[in-house]
Amino acid sequence: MANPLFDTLFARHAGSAAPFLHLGGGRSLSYDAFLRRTAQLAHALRDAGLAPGDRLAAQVPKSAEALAVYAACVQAGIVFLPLNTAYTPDEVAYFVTDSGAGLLLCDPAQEDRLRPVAEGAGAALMTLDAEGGGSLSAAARGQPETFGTVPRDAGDLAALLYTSGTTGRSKGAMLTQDNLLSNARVLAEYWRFTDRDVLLHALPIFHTHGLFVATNTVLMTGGAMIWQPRFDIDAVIAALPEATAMMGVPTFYTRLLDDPRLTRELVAHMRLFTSGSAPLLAETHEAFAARTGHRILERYGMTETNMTTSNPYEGDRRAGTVGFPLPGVELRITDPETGAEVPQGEVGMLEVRGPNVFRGYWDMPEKTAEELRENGYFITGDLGMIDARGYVTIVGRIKDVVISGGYNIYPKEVEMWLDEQPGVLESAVVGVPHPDLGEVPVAILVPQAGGVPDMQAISAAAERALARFKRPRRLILVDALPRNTMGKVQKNALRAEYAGLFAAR
Ligand code: MLC
Ligand code: AMP
Repeated sequence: MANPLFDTLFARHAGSAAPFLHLGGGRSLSYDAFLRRTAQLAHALRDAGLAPGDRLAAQVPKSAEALAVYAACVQAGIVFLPLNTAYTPDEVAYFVTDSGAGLLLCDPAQEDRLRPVAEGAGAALMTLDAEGGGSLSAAARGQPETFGTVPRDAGDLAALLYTSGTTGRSKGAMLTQDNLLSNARVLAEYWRFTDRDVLLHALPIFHTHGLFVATNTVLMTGGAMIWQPRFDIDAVIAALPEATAMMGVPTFYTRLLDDPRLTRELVAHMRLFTSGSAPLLAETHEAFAARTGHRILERYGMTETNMTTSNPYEGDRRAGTVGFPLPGVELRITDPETGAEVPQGEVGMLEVRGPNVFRGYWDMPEKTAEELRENGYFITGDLGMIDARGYVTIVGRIKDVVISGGYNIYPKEVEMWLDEQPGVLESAVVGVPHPDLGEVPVAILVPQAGGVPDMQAISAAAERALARFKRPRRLILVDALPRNTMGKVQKNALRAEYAGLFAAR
């Protein structure tokens, strides 16, 4: 095959009048129309100077056109680098520079703020807005509606997705065509997707979950998606009777459960609800089953590995577990100190190997070597166990990360920033339970001797430096951080102390 990912996910739908995206207000886009637009965008990107292997960084609102940019990159052999729309220009600057992106695509509303970023990194700048307007669309208009697909090997890079690092520096996970394709094949079959499915898509498309797990699985089988710009409870409730499947983070399900309109009748047409990206509480799983008759299928994955485990489609979907390793994926549990496998039933580090596992971190051979073993196992940083029936349960994390509404926040990155603020001697950021988002970051600050940091000034500065979801929900001043005898900050003690800050409603 000339370009396995494009040919399998996209090209085979050429000429199909079947609906691909339902856009609301009775508007739909067929597969054929989507692919013709994709070809025009691929021409525009090539005209903009992007060659196969170049990176395109996109910080754009979710739209049909934004998804077509992903498809156009695959068709033109360009490496797609999607960015959270919440990132500030400072944050974007790092990704564009580190990846050496040839083009930064942004919302026209951000053009003035991001032009210096693109110029500083030597990247071209084009725009795309939520309605599909902007300079890229203008450049695509009138282009031919077919494009000679650029040949790629299964091992060639398709996407670069940045994940924050425990050292504070984000790492670009290099995902190959085969990483994405092998996972799409497995998930479509495991979750029984067909061309009759209509997936309610309310996730962002700058992360693995919304971009690959949801979209590629549907593309694999030729179904349709109800394409919503974000999770809006009214819009989701209105669309559920038209859908057959929905993929979400746990917050989707707690918000639905909080709404009296969620009833058995509302979801009678659905065949599948899946959850992932953060732990789904067993009580949420049970409450959803009691209210709707549907057992949410929980699965587990990561940016670096795509999806690795899933509860069964048929059979017992066990609350509080993430199910079995997917076909083709090997999973082992090791002693975090020695790396040796632990006896069955014991807790240890989850390690994953398979065609789904990424190729390494962009331009970071040492980091790659630390986390990706020579024998192909990736060290996830998640702690878990496998029970006698083979179900995997995640019990915690060794990596210091806070997962808020499905977004990862690395305390180190926020602490490094806080420590630079006037009047701050040192800081610790911990995740505390939150009824809506699962957990949220809270910062504990120690003032410099004789000084009192200006908390308002710090909050204001955070707005410029850190994406909203990373900003601590509270700044708390203390005299000293709790430390163990080795001098290490005891984050468990801080988490326990502030656990009740956002007590359940
Ligand atoms: C929004 N806010 C968040 C937030 N999302 N803060 C912390 N964590 C989040 N996840 C901010 C908003 O900017 C706003 O700030 C305030 O919180 C309340 O916003 P909201 O309107 O209630 O939020 P909403 O837009 O509804 O978003 C919440 C959400 C969304 C949970 C629906 O965050 C979401 O779609 N999350 C999905 C993330 C995801 O796709 N993860 C996949 C990663 S891939 P203010 O200042 O205005 O109050 C991966 C691999 C795998 O992990 O296994 O899948
Ligand atoms: P990311 O780096 O954004 O891809 O986030 C991946 C991390 O999300 C994993 O390492 C886990 O810690 C977490 N995660 C994903 N799915 C689940 C799940 N079902 N249960 C618990 N944690 C999960």
